[in-house]
Amino acid sequence: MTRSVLAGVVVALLGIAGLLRATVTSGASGAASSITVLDAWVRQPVPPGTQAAAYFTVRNDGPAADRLLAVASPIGAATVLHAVRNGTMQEVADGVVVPAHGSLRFAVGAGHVMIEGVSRPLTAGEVVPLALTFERFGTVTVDARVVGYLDPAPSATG
Ligand SMILES: [Cu+2]
Repeated sequence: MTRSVLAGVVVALLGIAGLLRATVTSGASGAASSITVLDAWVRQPVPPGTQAAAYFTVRNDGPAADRLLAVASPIGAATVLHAVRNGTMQEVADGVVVPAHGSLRFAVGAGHVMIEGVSRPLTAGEVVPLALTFERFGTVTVDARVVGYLDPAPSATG
C-alpha cells in the first residue's frame, strides 16, 4: 500500500467515525437528560422527631436540562423540597433545575428534601429508599443511608 493510499484510508476511517459520532449526537439531542443520583443520605430525626432531611447529588450527563419535581419515600407521610435562603427554609414549589452536563447538590445548609411524618424510628446505618422524579428522565430510586443525628455529615455531601 502506498503512502497516499494509506492516508486516504485513514481519512475515510476518520470520516466514518465522524459520521457515527454525529449520528449518536443527533440521536441524543432529542432533548435527553441522563440522570445519576449519588451519595444519598438521610439525617436521623432528633428523638422523638418525625421530620428527616434527605441530601444527595444529582448529575446530568445529558445535553438537555432536567428538573427534579418530587421525591418520595415510604418512611414518611409526605415530602417537600426545601431551599435555604438567608438561613431560612423555604418550600420549592416548581422543582429544581439540573443543568445539562451539570449537577445539583442538596447539602447541609442548602437544598434538601424534608420528609414529614416519619412513621417509625430510623436506625443509623440503615438504608431507606428515595424515589426522585424528574420532568424528562422519569423516576430514579436510590438507597439513602441513615446518618445518626449526632454524627457528622458525610464529607461527599456535607
Ligand atoms: Cu427543610
